[in-house]
Amino acid sequence: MNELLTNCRHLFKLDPAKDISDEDLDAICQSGTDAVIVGGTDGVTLDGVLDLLSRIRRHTVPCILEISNMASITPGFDYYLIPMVMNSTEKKWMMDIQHEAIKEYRDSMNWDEIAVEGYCILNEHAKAFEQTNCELPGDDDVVAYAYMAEQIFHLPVFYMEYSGTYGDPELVKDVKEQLHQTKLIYGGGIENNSQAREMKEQADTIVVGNLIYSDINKALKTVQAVTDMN
Ligand code: 1GP
Repeated sequence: MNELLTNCRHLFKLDPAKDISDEDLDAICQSGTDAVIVGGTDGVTLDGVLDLLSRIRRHTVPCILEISNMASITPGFDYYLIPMVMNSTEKKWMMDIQHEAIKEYRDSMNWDEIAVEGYCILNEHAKAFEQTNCELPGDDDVVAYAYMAEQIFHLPVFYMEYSGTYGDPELVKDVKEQLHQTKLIYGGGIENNSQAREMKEQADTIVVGNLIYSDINKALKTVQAVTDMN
């Protein structure tokens, strides 16, 4: 997993609760993206996850499950991301769910395939923000969370999650300056190549989600837009 994270510039995130045609899914998998994440907030079921997994598996692109709930955990993915929501007001989302998962799955966990993400949810209208009872952090708070992710928790990933809205590139830059080992993933509201590039200039990796469903052609173009960058 570390090797993937080190070289990863672009990710697509597919939501198991949303429909996607075979044609669009094939285009996503063949786009040259570094990997495809399966993950969402509402309506994530094992059936939905398995359906996407089996269809992505027709291709060679690495396939990552971002774990949303215990019921939809399944073997068969190349890699697994475990979010810890740092700006949740409830310990449940930072510690307790993960604790439950470790108790249940510890014997079958291969840590070469797993990375824990320090998640910071920055769009107060996002479903995940509401579901995990987040508090909107100020800029200094976000920078401090990133610092904690690296220096206290030694997490491989800090994820600035603006899901559904475009974030603040200056803040992404400030966060990136805190991080030396921990990789910075940016996701949220990327709708065109210039936004993809603007965020990729700051973050190590960008994630494109909703655009897959609203404008597949624009979504596909974001891959080239960031892989052309030095
Ligand atoms: C969602 O960060 C990803 O988890 C991508 O966000 O869906 O807004 O592109 P969008």
